[in-house]
Amino acid sequence: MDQKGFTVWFTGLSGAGKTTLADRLEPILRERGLKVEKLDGDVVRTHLSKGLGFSKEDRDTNIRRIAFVAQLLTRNGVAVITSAISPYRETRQEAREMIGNFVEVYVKCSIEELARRDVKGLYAKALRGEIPNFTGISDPYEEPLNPEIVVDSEKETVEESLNKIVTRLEELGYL
Ligand code: GGZ
Repeated sequence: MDQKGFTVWFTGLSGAGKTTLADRLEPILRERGLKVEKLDGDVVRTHLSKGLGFSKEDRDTNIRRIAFVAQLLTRNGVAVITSAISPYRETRQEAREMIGNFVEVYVKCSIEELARRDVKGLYAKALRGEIPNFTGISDPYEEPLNPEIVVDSEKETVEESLNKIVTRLEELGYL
């Protein structure tokens, strides 16, 4: 039987662990014989969405572009993994409707923990008011209400989160 395509759509704040999980999920899906494409938030912004900023309008454009590409790949049997913040509920809903086989994974982490980790120093800057429209500090993040999966990077190890994701993908009949 032909491979059934689907999109694993990670959403969550900067530094919550979306890219880490996406990078780790990719080989797991490959080992199961799937064709996989990853559309990483940072990489998308240097190519597909080069020049876009962080206003609501630009973020929505970014998400719609990612969703458009994910849709093309998904309908051709690819397992797609995306990892943009995608802060707006309504725009994620648009992506869901566009793509169809959509698995939303909310990577949850508190602002306190993110500010403590602050790998890139962005939270410190944002808290000093040096980054306008910084998600979670001076720009909104609308939590998913009914995601297929919630992982908590504050309480779970990466392995535990990956196990949760794989188990859910099996339950949903994608693996
Ligand atoms: C949020 C920002 C901002 C602002 C720069 N707000 O941890 P990072 O650094 O590497 O990932 C973040 C990335 C967010 O881009 P996305 O394409 O995922 O966002 S969206 O889905 O909303 O379009 C962060 C960096 O860009 N960054 N300025 N103001 N994150």
